[in-house]
Amino acid sequence: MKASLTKGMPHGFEVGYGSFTINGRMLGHGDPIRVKHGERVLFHILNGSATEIRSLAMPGHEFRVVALDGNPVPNPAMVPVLWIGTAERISAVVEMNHPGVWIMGDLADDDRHHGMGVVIEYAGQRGKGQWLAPAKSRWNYARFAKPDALAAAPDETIEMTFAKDNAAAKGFNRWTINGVSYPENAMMAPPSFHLNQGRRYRIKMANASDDIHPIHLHRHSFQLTRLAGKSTAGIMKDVVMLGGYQKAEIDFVADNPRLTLFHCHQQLHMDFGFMTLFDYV
Ligand SMILES: [Cu+2]
Repeated sequence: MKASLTKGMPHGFEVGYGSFTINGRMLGHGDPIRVKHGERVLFHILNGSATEIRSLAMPGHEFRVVALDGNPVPNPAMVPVLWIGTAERISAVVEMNHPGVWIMGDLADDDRHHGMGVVIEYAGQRGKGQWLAPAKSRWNYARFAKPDALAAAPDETIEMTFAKDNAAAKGFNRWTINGVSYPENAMMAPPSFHLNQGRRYRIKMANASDDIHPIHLHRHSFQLTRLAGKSTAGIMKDVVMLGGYQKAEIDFVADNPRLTLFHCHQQLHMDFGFMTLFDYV
C-alpha cells in the first residue's frame, strides 16, 4: 500500500452514509425502549450495515457480553463499549441500575447525530435522551475466552495474506488473498483451497492493509485460536474482525461438505476481489 501511494496512486473510493437507523428508526424518531429500574435486559445486536463497523455504548451502564455470533462465550465479561463488525452479532445483558433517559448509541458523534442510536427510557422518567461519551476502552475478543486454555492442534494449516491495490479497479481498491483477486465477472472461480471431510484446519491470517476486515466463513463456525500474538480458546464465531496490519488464527472442522465461500464481509472489499472458495475433495 505504501509503495503504491508513493508512486502517486490515490486512495480508493469509499462509501459514505447520510442517515443511520436502529430497528428502522433514526435516533429521535419512533418509540424509546422502555425499561424498569432493576431489570436485566438482554439485547441481541446485529450489525446489518453492508460496509461499516459500529460501536455501541450507554451512559452509566455496561454490557455483559454473553454470546458472540449466537454462540455462548465461555467467559461472559463486562465491557463499557461494544464494537461490532459488519454481520457480527453480540448478545449482551444490561442491568438497568441508573435511572434516567439515555441514548444508547454509537461513539462517532457525527453518525449518532445522523441517527445511530436509540433512547432508553426508565419508567417514571421524562425528558430528552442524554449522551455521555464513555471512558476509553479497547475491544478484545480474548476477554471472553476460556482462561488459560489452548485449542487442540490442527491437522493442517492454511496461510492467507490479505492485501490491497490502491484505486486499482476504476478508482476502487482491489483486494487479494495470497495475491489472487476473486474475478469480478465470473459466477464462480475455481476453488483455491481443498478440504478433507473431518479434518481440523487452522487458517493463519495476516492483514497487509490498514483496514479492519470482518472476515466470514460460510457454512462452518470457527474457533478463535490466536489474537494479537496470544493463543486463545473457547470462542466460537463465524465473523471475526482483523485489525490493520494484524494477524489472527481461526480453527474449524471440515464438517459440512460442498463449496464454501470465505470472504471479507465489507461489501466493497468483497465486490472487489476479497473472496475465495473452499471445496471438499
Ligand atoms: Cu475487508
